[in-house]
Amino acid sequence: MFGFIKKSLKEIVKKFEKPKEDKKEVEKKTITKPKKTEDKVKKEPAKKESKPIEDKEVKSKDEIKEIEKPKKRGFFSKQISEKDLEKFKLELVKANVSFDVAEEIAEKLRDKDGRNIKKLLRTELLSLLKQEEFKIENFIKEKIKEQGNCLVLFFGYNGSGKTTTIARLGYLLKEQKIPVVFAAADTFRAAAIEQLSAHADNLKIDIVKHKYGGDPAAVVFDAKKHAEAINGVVLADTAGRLHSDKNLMEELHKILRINKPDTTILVLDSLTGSDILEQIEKFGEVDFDALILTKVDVNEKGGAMLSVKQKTDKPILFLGMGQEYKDLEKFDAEKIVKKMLD
Ligand SMILES: Nc1nc2c(ncn2[C@@H]2O[C@H](COP(=O)(O)OP(=O)(O)OP(=O)(O)O)[C@@H](O)[C@H]2O)c(=O)[nH]1
Ligand SMILES: [Mg+2]
Repeated sequence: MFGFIKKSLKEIVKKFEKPKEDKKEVEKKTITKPKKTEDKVKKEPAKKESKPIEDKEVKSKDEIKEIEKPKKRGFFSKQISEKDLEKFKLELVKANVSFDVAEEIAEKLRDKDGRNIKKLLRTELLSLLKQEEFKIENFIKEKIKEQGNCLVLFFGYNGSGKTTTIARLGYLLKEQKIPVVFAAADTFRAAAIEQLSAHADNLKIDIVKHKYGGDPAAVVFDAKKHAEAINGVVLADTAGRLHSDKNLMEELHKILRINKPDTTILVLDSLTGSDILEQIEKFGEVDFDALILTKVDVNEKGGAMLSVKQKTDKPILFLGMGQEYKDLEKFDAEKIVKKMLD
């Protein structure tokens, strides 16, 4: 997980951390070497004709030290060079960090002392990932208390992990004794209803479903009634793709208009490359409240998360970390930065 971004961050950190170890060597050399020179000078006064030695004889200890100081080599320079920054940016882009974000990170390193690079990177990554806390379980509990039910609507492109995420959140809420009902409002894709029904069976969670081709807004409406009856929450699945994006957005607008969800969650596949930003823009049309990123367990690049956080200030609630019900991890910026840097 995060192998690529970790590698690019590590490479630049290592480059500037190296002098720290070598610095001792340098100090050792500057102390011991002149001593040798002195010995040599003392031992060879007879060779009067030897000009360079005579020259050294008249020099003070400090001057000798100065002569013997190792020449400033590339990796001893403290400041991060333009070349380093360019290379670093490229590495970040390869790890799926958007160009804008790569530039933003590199900008924070410009003209800085390279020996502080890890600290600088940690601060920058944390500031990119920081977010307002949004505890969805508490939000749901509050809504149920206030109005007798709660409706959470999920959307995202096909294959992003909506159905799997709904099942996992259902599991988590049920563990906290919150009554849950699934709404099978993806009435478009073959087998979508069966997929959610199978999860409902496994988890012993109620499900409201209609026929394929039915009106998704009506499914959600019925599920909301059911939630009222059980004093619980609806987790509503939706289709990921219709005949066109326009149809999809129209359908989502209709579901929203009729059912007025309490909160909406956009599910994004973290493996999606730069398209992920485009998806945020597209679904911005239906104005989502929060995000869930899936397949983080198999995400070797790791950069998408940084780009997502820069693109939107909506909170990331959870990360999908596998295929089991328990594999839904709370988003934790500190933990992620640790995984990327340490
Ligand atoms: N490794 C891994 N696989 C995941 C994760 N989340 C979902 N998947 C897998 O991704 C695939 C698609 O997941 P779905 O939940 O069916 O996606 P969807 O968004 O409902 O797709 P549509 O119904 O076609 O719109 C499935 O094979 C899931 O098992 C995750 O966090 N990690
Ligand atoms: Mg689905």
